[in-house]
Amino acid sequence: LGYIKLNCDIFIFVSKRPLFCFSRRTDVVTVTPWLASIIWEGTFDPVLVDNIYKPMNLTIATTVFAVGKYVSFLRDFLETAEMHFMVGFNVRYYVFTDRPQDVPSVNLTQGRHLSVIQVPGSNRWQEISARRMEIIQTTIESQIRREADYIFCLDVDSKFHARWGAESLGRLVAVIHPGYYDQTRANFPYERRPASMAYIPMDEGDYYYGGAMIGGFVEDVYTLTTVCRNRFAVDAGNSIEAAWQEESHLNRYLLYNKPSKVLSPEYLWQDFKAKTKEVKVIRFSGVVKNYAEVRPN
Ligand code: UD2
Repeated sequence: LGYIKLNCDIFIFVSKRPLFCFSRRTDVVTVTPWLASIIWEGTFDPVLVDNIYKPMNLTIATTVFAVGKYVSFLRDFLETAEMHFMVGFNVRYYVFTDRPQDVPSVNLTQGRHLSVIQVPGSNRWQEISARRMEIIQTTIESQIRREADYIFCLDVDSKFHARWGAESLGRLVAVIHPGYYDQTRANFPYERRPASMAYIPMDEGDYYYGGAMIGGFVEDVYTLTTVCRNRFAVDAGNSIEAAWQEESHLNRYLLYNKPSKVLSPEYLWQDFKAKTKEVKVIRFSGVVKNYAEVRPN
């Protein structure tokens, strides 16, 4: 590996290995209008990415909520994460639950730790889902900012199936919702009532991002969760609940605070949905669940 110096500020790295900084994919869009990468299989070289990031000795915080019956999803989530998620990195799982005694014991590989943090249960699933922003914010304040460099906040009713690695790291990272990556803006289920703090006008919006993943530098996710939590509280004070709770507030935040990296739906698929030709690898997906069985109401 060497470099060519173009001027005082710009270095171009050159290698005998092909560097896939330019996408080999022509069937999907791989860059946003603000020049953030959209990560699909074939747009990065995993060996090169690992060679860059692994020597940095990074720690990745991973938050996951397992409140009420959702604790039953934890074993598969953790066991598959151990196989595929940030393998070779220091990972700190933070499991938030009202049932600490039901957290399964899972063998973790070296450099990986798990903390269980007790949170209250609730009779409303909307509240559990929405309260995540506040709890992530306060846990970043109390411990995560001292313990990790990056953070991913993930849905528990999910499994990993293939590599989710350092190609996903960035300052502020969002994932395109699998239900809307092939839709136009008019079909995105943004919050459309101007009275809500999550409001997005019909002629605005880049992508519809999934609430099942928020990622980035700990401090950038801290700002995001602080803003979304506060907006949620303003809405609650006005007796408004956004259409898709914290997912709506996330979408509003990301419209005006653009993610520096966008993950394709390979990083958030849904098991009930047949794989489409653009999706070469399903890396992480939401399992099929019986809402009536697992939710409190
Ligand atoms: C969508 C989003 C989810 C969230 C939600 C907002 C995707 C794929 N999913 O999923 O991220 O934005 O809409 O309403 O983008 N939870 C519990 N106990 C409960 C209920 C929820 O622990 O009783 C936690 C758990 O970590 C779960 C998460 O909250 O994974 C999201 O709840 P959900 O999976 O029921 O929401 P869902 O599937 O409608």
